[in-house]
Amino acid sequence: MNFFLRLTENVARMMAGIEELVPLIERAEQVVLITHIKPDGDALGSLFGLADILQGMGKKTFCYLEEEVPHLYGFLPGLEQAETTVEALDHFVQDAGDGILAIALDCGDMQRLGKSGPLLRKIHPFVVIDHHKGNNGFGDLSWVEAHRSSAGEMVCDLARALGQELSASAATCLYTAIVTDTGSFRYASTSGHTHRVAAGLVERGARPGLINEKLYDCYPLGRLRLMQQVLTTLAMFADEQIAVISVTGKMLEETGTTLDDTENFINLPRAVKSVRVAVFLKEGLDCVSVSLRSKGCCDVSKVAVRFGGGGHVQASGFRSNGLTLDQVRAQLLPVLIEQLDC
Ligand SMILES: [Mn+2]
Repeated sequence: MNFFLRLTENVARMMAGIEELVPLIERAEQVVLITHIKPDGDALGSLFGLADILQGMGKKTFCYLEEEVPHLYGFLPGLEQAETTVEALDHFVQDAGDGILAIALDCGDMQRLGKSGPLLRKIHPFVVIDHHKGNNGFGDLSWVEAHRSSAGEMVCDLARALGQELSASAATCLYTAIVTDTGSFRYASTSGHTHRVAAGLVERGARPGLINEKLYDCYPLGRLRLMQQVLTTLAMFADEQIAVISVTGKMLEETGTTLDDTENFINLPRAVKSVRVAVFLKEGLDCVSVSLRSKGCCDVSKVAVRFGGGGHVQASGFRSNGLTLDQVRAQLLPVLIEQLDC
């Protein structure tokens, strides 16, 4: 039995602190990095940021993504390393032997690892670095801090604990992770520490002006046309405290866009003064996916959990199979209204 297996047996399924992760990472020679399906800025930024740090320590990394990266994040350094086939993963694992380690970033539960999740979970030790409320620690060793702004912020602390200086590439990835998951430093999860970490990233070469331009000022015209159509669906409920918008497959077709182009649309209704919860219903091929965003103390993660999803107090979501947009909305509204009173 290899050293890691002995070690992880002793600490089987434990919630860990950063100090438990450091020796595991230091000893690993090959690291498989994974994140959640439908990867966002934090998922991708923390993954490629950590990959760069580990490469700087002389380790071989394998960055596994089940799906193609949304165009929006095409500027992230290191993205070209992404591997998408299970065969390539198998090769890497077989060549690695005993010195292997898997790290899942920003992933709140195993289902969100996607179709390859069960296969990936066969790699041991399997470490989880995450900030999702409700993450029950599905790894051999899980470092989960729900109060953190982003997985990217946690990776920055990990780099420091490992004694690693960040390259400009890693700093760019991690700054992107933090800026996207904090809604540009606006969400309540943004702490003094978040700002200090971000300042450190700027000093290491992250360029806020450039990153924000890539993220927020480089959209195709089709996205604006799509926004025009989506905003016509706006409906208000519960004394204008709940705002609901939706996108249909037909709208995407007419504007030549994809669901990736709807990123951040939900912030438009959320920005209305009276709104405490914004809902975005997205019609997919075989399901309706639902994003929930709240302001103040309304905990939308509790609502998402009721529908089999999850997330954070102010940003959560779930998917619903076999129902229409209207049916999902009808089921969701009473639950949301109940949550408003909590
Ligand atoms: Mn995140």
